[in-house]
Amino acid sequence: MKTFEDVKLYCFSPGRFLRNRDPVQVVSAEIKGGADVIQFREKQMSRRESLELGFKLRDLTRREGVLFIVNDDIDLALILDADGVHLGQDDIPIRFARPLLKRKIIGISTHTIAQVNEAVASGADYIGFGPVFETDTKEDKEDLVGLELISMVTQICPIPFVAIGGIGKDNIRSLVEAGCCRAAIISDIMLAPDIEERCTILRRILS
Ligand code: 3NM
Repeated sequence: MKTFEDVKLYCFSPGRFLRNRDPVQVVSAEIKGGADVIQFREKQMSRRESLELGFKLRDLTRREGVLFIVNDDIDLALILDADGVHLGQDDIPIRFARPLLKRKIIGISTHTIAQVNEAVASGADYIGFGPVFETDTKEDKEDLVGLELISMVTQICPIPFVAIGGIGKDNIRSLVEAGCCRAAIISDIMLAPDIEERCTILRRILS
């Protein structure tokens, strides 16, 4: 099993990008292409549906030695015995989440340097920082952080941080040039003609 230090390419379950495909096949292609993490992010599913797909993806990620992180939902993370949970700025604060999750991974979404510092001080295991570029994937949009702030976080952040938001094959090199070799990517992968091939390309640039 990987630890978060090993993570380069952070991928997601398909969510609204499913388009008549089998979600297990989609995630399987991401893993074949080199995904280091799969985040379970299915905002449109009922919790019953989430449980059913969640168990399948938990089994797959465990077999393949890929980290499995549940978005927002601490109960679901515990029931599925996920490797961790990812919490946004409006979710349960880490001081309440930590006693429940114990040594599991807790990641926090951050959008400003102040939030980065707060997440680190609160004992987060990793942070997401973004949006780096324009994205239509997230409903509640934050201001773009841009590559300069990415470089700054590279300097000041003592825990792993994953850049997120609008990252894809056409701009990922600029992220690496800014000093960041960890990227969380949804639409560029989900909309690619060949998911495995796209992940392979992205993963290679991050390595
Ligand atoms: N969080 P795409 S941006 C889920 O800034 C999410 O915290 C963000 O999707 C943040 O790769 C984002 O399609 C959307 O832009 C990422």
